[in-house]
Amino acid sequence: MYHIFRSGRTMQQLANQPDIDFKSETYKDAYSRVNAIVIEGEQEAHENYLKLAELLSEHKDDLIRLSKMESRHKKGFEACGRNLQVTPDLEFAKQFFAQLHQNFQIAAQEGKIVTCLLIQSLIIECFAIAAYNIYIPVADDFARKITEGVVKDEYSHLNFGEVWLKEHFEESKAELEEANRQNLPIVWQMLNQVADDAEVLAMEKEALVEDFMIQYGEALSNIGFNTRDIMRLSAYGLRT
Ligand code: Y39
Ligand code: FE
Ligand code: FE
Ligand code: FE
Repeated sequence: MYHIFRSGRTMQQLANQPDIDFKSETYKDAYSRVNAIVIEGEQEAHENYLKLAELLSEHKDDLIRLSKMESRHKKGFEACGRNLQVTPDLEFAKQFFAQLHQNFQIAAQEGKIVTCLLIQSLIIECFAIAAYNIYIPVADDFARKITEGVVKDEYSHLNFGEVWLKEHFEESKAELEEANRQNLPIVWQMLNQVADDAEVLAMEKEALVEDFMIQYGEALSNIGFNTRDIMRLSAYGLRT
C-alpha cells in the first residue's frame, strides 16, 4: 500500500484555534468565498452524479443516491453560512469551478465515463476530503459537526469511483492519464486561488496540498497504478 506520512499540523491547528474570531469582518469576508465554493461544489457534484447515473445505467440507483447526498451537503453548508451571518459569493464560486465544470460536461457529451469519474469521483472528491479534513479542527462548533458528517459521505463517493475504475483498469488507463493531464493542473490553480481566503480560516495551503496528495495517491493506488505512476500522475502540473 502506498503511504505518505502526515506532519504534526493537526496539533498546531488545534493549538491555534482559540485565536480564531468567527465574527470578525475579515473572517466573514473570507468565509463568503470559501462557503460559496463549497455550496457551489456540492450543487455541481449533485448534477454530476445525476449525469453519471444516465451514463452508467447499471449503477443508476447508487449514483442517484450519491447525488441526493450531495444536495444534503449543500443544505448543510448553506446553514453554516447563515449561522455566521455570511452571504455566500456564488458568482465567485461559479467562476472558481468553471473550467472543471466545463471539462466534465464536454466529457459527458462525448460519453467519456472514465474522464467524468476521474474529474468528479477522484479529483473533486479528494479535493473535498482534503479541504474538509483540514477545516474540521479549525471550524466553529456548528460547522464542525456538519462537516464531520459530510466528510464521511465523501469517502464513500471516492470509493465508488475507485471500485469502478479498478474493475475497468486496463481499458481505462490511457484515458485516465489524459484526463489527469488535462484536469490536475486546474486543481492546483484552484488551490492557489483560494489559498489566501483559506489562510484566514486557519487552513494552511501546504496542509491542503499534502492532504490532497495523500487522498489522490491512495485512490490511484487502489485503482491499480504503481508507485512510479502515482508519483508522476499526482504531482502533474504542481508548482508551488
Ligand atoms: O463531492 C463533493 O461533495 C465535492 C463537491 C464538493 C466540493 C468541495 C470543494 C472544496 C474546495 C474547498 C477549498 C477550500 C479551501
Ligand atoms: Fe494504506
Ligand atoms: Fe459532497
Ligand atoms: Fe461528494
